[in-house]
Amino acid sequence: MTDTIAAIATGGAVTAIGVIRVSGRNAISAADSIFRSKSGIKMCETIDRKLMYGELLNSDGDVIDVCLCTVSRAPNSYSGEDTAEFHCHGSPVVLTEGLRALFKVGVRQAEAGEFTKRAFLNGILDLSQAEAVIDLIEAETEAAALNAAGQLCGMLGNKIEGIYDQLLHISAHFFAVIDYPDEDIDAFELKNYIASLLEAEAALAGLLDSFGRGAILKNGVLTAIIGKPNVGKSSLLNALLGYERAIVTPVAGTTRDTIEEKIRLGSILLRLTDTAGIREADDFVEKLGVERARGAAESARLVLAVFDGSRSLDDDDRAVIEVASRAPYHIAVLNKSDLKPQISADEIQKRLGATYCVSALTGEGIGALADGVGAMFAGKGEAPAGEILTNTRQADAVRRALDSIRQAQAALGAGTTPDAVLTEIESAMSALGEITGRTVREDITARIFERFCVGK
Ligand SMILES: Nc1nc2c(ncn2[C@@H]2O[C@H](COP(=O)(O)OP(=O)(O)OP(=O)(O)O)[C@@H](O)[C@H]2O)c(=O)[nH]1
Ligand SMILES: [Mg+2]
Repeated sequence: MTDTIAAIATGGAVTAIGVIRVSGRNAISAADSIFRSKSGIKMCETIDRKLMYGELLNSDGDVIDVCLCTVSRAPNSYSGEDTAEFHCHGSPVVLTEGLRALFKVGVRQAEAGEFTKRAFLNGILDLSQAEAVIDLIEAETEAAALNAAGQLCGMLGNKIEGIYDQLLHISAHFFAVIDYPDEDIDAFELKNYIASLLEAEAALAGLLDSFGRGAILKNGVLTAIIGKPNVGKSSLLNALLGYERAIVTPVAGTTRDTIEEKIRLGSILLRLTDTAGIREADDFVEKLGVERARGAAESARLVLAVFDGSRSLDDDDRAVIEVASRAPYHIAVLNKSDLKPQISADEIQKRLGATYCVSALTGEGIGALADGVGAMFAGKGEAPAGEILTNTRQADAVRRALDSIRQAQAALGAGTTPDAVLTEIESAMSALGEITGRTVREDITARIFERFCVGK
């Protein structure tokens, strides 16, 4: 891949500074054709990563901005190719004109993720790091960003590589045994292999365990606020958000359709859905709303079941308890704590467990509720940031690798032929190789050659 690509790296909005990025064989000469430094020094004459001050030219050669330009030569750049970057004023017009000028000298528009794809193909980033780039950009909480940054620094890749290397060591020996049947595996070595497989199994099982938390880190917790009409569901949504997002009125049945918003509680992102009050409705539109409310509760991971604490529990509330109790996680919220309490908290607590008294009106108890929700999903003693799996593809590969390692252990334990063990170890390696993006066969061959061919 030698063609030269370019893109506006800072999106289409008006910003203080906007960046145009160029990568490929002609990146630096293309930069020289649209940029004139004030010092008269060409970009092809400058050292790497030095910012040069000068003029950006449009495709007619007119000055369209006064900006900074920097170049990095292969392989010491993000993509591993020659690259140039223009730090312009963040006007979409300026940036588009700069890009058009580059197209005129033979540069083409980069595809989505193409700079990072090139970094991977050029061996600058492994696949887990390349995937971390997009996770980092899309992170919605600090915890998600920390994990993605850790992966970008190679924490996940290194962990997988460590396991891969152990397996490679075992497989190389088994290959030798198959090729040279006279060379037996001695008991000491066999014990080491069993220990290595146990270690790999534990590490992979730990990674797989982190996936539940990782999915929450990346996607947030789908949360439905449910309750009978008028208990203060929309008021609770507003109190959690900190602004008047949903309409609140004393009229029962105010919320007709679901309302979705995101909030951050500590390290957790909640995808909140406010719903219509659940009750037996005659009105056709309200009925549809109630159906949606039930649907939201069914697909939610967390249900916040809201009750009016100033009234006694009735059958509509009991129907809400029933729906909430079926959710994987549920919290009871006894609202209107500013009024005289009437409700029997015991009955609710018995069915739903965690119960919080709040006033959506005054804000009392909202902080404690938020802390409680945060603690519910914060995770305890789990993998450090950077070693949490957030990606289904990676989790699937780890699962397959783990299965194969367990099969290999069983084969070793049963004293099966070396090729049966080898087949499983190879499958595990190929699954792990999918995470880092390496090619399995070639490097196994290389390592075997390295270890066994000298003098033999
Ligand atoms: N005193 C008091 N009133 C509240 C509180 N929370 C909500 N309310 C009042 O209760 C009424 C209903 O509030 P909403 O938030 O609209 O209730 P809802 O559950 O969303 O109602 P529907 O959308 O109709 O199902 C409004 O008059 C609110 O002002 C509270 O904590 N204390
Ligand atoms: Mg409402």
